[in-house]
Amino acid sequence: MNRIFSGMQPTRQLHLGNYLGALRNWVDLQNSYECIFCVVDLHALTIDQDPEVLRNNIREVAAAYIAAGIDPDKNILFNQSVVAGHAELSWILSCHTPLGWLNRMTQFKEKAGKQKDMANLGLYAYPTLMAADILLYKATHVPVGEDQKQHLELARDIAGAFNRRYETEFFPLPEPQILGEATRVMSLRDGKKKMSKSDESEYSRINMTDDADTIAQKIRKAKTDPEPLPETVTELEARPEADNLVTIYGALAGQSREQVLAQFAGAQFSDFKKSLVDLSVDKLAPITTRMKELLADKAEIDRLLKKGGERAAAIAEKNLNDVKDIIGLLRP
Ligand code: AQP
Repeated sequence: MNRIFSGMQPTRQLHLGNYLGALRNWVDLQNSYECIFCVVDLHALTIDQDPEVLRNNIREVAAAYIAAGIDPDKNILFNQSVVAGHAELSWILSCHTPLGWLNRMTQFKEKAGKQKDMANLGLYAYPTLMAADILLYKATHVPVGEDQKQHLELARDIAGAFNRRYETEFFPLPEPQILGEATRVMSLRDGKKKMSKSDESEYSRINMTDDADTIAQKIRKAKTDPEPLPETVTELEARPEADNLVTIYGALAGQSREQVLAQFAGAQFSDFKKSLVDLSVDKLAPITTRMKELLADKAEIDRLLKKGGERAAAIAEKNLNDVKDIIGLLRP
């Protein structure tokens, strides 16, 4: 059986990168796989959180999933912390993960910055918790943006090491699914930096909750160069900011970059940006409106998350018990 697990952190608002790199693909995949979509709130604790803001962000991410088209009845939709098995399996897997493997993780190096000794243990162990998230459900496929590829490879390595150690094929080796035209959406202020929730500049990203005026303002201010749009993708590749805007347009329009250039080659960026604003508002406004409607009834979101959590817990409990039996933890 093919099963998908994927998640997003409730750290600030979701942005266009989260949507195009992951969420939008989930919507298509829910028709072909058994899907488990998680709001990974334990991961969010790797940065300092205000409790009230965190609670709201968890609901907001759940609302974004549903507003984007995830069906909470057909799929399992829940928040990670309600299933204790994530933390439990994470501990078990961390005892099977050499430090050298974690030392290679580039995201930790980027996020910890120069003050590595001050970074918290959770940030360092983040990839082991992510491996536990996936393996707890014996997921076979994990749709993510390109930035998560290294963590996914580690999850495969951990699953393989566990299977070899206990001479079993218990864990499937999860396959990354890096799909679509926009696997790595870049910052609107710097075409060499990933669009990210934690970027200090609000103008670096389009949030899924931005209204039409804010989207227009951010796209108008997006960094570009003085040249018009080129004719070929090869010419585009030396111009990261231009490439990013063309990629975003293509992903929203369901077109390749070649198709976008066939339409806009020779156009000035001021004109292209107007079309990009119209397209972005057109695609995001219905999602934003639906999110607002959903968030007006917090009790209903909590009810959906509770129901999803119960369904997730049933699968998790069975798999975790099997893991305990395999490794010799007594369950009297
Ligand atoms: N810029 C991006 N382009 C394409 N995909 C992206 N994803 C994130 N940024 C981009 C994908 O979105 C999913 C959820 O990501 P996450 O919320 O778990 O954490 P992240 O990858 O660390 O995202 P951010 O925005 O960079 O958050 P911060 O700044 O808090 O670290 C994943 O599938 C990810 O690949």
